[in-house]
Amino acid sequence: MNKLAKIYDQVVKRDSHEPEFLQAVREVLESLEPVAEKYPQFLEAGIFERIVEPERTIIFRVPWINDKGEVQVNRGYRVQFNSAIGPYKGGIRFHPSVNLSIIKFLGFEQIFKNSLTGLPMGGGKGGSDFDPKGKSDGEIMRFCQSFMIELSKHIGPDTDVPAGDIGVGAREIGFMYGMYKRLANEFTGVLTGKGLTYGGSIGRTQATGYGLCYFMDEAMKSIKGRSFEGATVVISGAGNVAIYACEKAQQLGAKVVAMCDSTGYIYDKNGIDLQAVKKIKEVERKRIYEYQKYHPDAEYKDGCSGIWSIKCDIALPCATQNELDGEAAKTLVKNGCWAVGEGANMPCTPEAVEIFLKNGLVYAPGKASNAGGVACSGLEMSQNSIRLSWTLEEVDQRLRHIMTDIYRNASAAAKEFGHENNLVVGANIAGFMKVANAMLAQGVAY
Ligand code: NDP
Ligand code: 2IT
Repeated sequence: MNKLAKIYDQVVKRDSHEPEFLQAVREVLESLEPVAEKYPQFLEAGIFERIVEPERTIIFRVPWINDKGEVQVNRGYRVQFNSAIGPYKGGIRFHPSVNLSIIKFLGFEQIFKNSLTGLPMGGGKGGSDFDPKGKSDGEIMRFCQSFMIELSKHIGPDTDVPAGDIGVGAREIGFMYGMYKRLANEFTGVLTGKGLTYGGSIGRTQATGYGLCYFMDEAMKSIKGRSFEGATVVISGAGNVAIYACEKAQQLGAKVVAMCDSTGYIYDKNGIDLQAVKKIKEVERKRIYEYQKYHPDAEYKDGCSGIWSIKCDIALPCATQNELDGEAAKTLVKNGCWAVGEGANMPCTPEAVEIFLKNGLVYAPGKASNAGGVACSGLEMSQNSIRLSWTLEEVDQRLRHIMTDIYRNASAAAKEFGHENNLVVGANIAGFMKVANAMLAQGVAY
């Protein structure tokens, strides 16, 4: 880092207590050094200083009442990071680990991801330290309603359009949408990931996982002349992204042998039975070790990090940030893994990424490879605006095109700046350019 190192130092001083945010900023600024060299106008206009500071950060109290009648208090967040190219757009995460650093890193990454989709969406993220595990439907509903009572003041179909993320799926979106509609007295596309009966887009549930596989298919064929066909795949997570990544990888001819949740992982050498996983995780909301009831031959081990010791060709981390570290990366490489595609946001530590790049793996950073979810959210916004619904074929075809284009644009940017096949550099530069030019055009006070 040269010119941008100073800007990073300022961020470190100001946000020293936000490690995940600093990690995300550092990677982006390092990638953008050649852009700063080539386009001095971005430095002169303070684009880099501005892009690392959210336009607005909202933190609020979320009081709710549990089934025992006791008052509970959680903390809610919405970070409206950048609206240069469209309304703020990004998910809401409910998980006990949520804090400002995590929401800021996610919101920051979202700026570049949304730009890469080619759709007019700015970047934002929200969430709460609320833990949905073990809560009744009634508790989830009351929490979501209280969360939305405050959030509704800050969002709108042309202002900020939240969606799901960890711990927020169709059930939570439904409860939040119901409360928004009541407060605003409007039926608008203010959230995406809605149910199909009230304005949701067909294909949104599958979009992140399917999109990841579409992206990897294109990247693996272009860079290595290889594909999912006949490959052994390990997928971390057993949530929305992991399940539909597994489904599409299987459809494309891969054998997925392992998945996990936050308690442990299952290894099924015969190939994962996805119907069983869906039943356990989507319907019953139980733990992944229940899989052994369906397949007693499968192995279960406590803890998630061990999943990366399973031999595979392709690894798809789809659970959470920093779940795959340098040691895990070394093990994967030693075992012959040749491609890693991030379904989660920032699941690989910087050490892991360095190992993948040094060893010539196809490595796809989340802001490019998991953009299918938000891309389909963008398609949901379009359908809501024109008050029409497209078919699954139409949505899926658009998704596939978008993911292929993201790969091609990231790959071209990497090549242009002398880092052929480095999709970290490519995605950061390709995502940045559109936002930076929009900020430049809109002047300093926008
Ligand atoms: P879900 O809540 O549906 O699933 C999350 C999965 O990851 C669960 O299996 C969960 O296990 C596991 N997990 C979560 N936190 C941890 C943790 N701290 N340690 C170990 N395992 C953990 O979330 P999604 O599938 O929607 O999200 C997964 C990742 O994908 C996140 O990084 C998210 O930001 C990213 N993403 C999601 C998109 C979407 O459209 N939903 C779009 C783009 C990216 P358990 O059930 O035990 O909690
Ligand atoms: O990280 C992400 O891109 C998401 N959680 C999806 C965001 C969205 O608005 O659909």
